[in-house]
Amino acid sequence: MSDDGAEEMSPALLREARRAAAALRGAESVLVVTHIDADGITSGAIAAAACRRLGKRCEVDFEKKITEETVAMINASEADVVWVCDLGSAYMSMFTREGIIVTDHHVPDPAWRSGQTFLDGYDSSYQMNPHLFGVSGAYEVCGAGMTYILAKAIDPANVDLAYLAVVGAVGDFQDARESRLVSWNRIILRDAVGNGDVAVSRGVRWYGRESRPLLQFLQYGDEPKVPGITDDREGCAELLYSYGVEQRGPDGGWRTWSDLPEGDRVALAGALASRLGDPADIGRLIGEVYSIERYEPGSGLHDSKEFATTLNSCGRYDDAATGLKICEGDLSALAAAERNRTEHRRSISAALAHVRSNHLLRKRRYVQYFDAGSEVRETVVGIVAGMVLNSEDADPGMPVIAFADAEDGVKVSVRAPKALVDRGLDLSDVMKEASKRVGGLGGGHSVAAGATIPPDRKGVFLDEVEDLVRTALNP
Ligand SMILES: [Mn+2]
Repeated sequence: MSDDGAEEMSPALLREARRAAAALRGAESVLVVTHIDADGITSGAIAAAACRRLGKRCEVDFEKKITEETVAMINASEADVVWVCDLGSAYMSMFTREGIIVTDHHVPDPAWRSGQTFLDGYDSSYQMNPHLFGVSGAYEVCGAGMTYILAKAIDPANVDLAYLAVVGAVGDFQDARESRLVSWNRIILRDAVGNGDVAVSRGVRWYGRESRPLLQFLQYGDEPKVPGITDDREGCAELLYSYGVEQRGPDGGWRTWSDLPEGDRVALAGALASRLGDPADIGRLIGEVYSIERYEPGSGLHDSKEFATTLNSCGRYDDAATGLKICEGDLSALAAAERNRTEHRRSISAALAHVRSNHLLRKRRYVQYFDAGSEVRETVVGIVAGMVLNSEDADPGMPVIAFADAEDGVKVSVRAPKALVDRGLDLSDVMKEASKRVGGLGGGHSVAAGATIPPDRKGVFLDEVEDLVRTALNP
């Protein structure tokens, strides 16, 4: 693996890690609280392994997000230390107990350790967050990476957990920006490679190198889109035919991208690159890929993206515990995860069919929306909104807003065409502002955002969103 001169880790961070490690050593029981996505699940697995190896009693609790109840639960927990992973930095000033460790990469709470909240009692709280050290939490290190840094400070033998931090980083798309892991992620990657757990190679970075039949691998490649290939079944079949690449192997089964001889992969990648033309797009298509060497090729856990996708689908189906078992090496959990994933796909296509066949999509002047009620799980409504936006039912020039019933109100997901974002629309701002106006809470990214609002405020909320979108597009 090439050395790209990635930075050292900050000495101040390592100092904080040593302080937190000492606190963990002095504890008898630890509660690990972590997020339900791939980064959160791998974080939980790293933290739990580090604690158990120290002989501590340790439980893992998964949370979709931090709510007031989660904060209350953490403050009231009888565990000597609560270790919050991949979450928590934004709530630092709300933790009022002793023995709080946060290893997170989300933007920290500005009130933390300001004059207002700095109390003597807080001496036993520890926060490890890259933003506090001038490092980006978006692509330089993830929650699992921060958790791993602490695990390694506890005991250098925990280097065998580094591969989980690589899976977490890939799960959070931290390698997307440069088509490879950089900075602190790269230091962690080096640990994982050095320990023999991860192999780095170069190739087409699309999802499904080992799990998708060749044709689907090409046809459903996420980003960048290749003209005549992406979403073009016939184009894919022609490409394979013209290079003499058989779709089925000698045993009659579908071949995957990784089944192909290296020469065929190089030739096909070259063909895809020449259709892209733009070097920036080629750089997004072809880059580093990471395999987890402790698992067999084709096992579903060998390719880091497929590993992360399996964990994400566990989380989406309220079964992060199964993902944790997989991270702990329990392969019987993989069959359960497989069922989760099948279920996930089925529920997305059922949800999409429900929206389309009932003509739920309504157009207004600046936005279009659908209300899925309780027919679509709130955990997948964002994915469905994105698919509706890309379908022929939608107006390609307007954002799609989706509503779904949730336990704590109405979940809102919104997706915008990139052209609108280029014109100045930022859905994160829109969701934040519109939800505030109706007594809800929202945020996210410029192209994809969400909110939770009170059930009786949908109409008013739509008016507010439309008003904000109109203003953003007509400054
Ligand atoms: Mn994360």
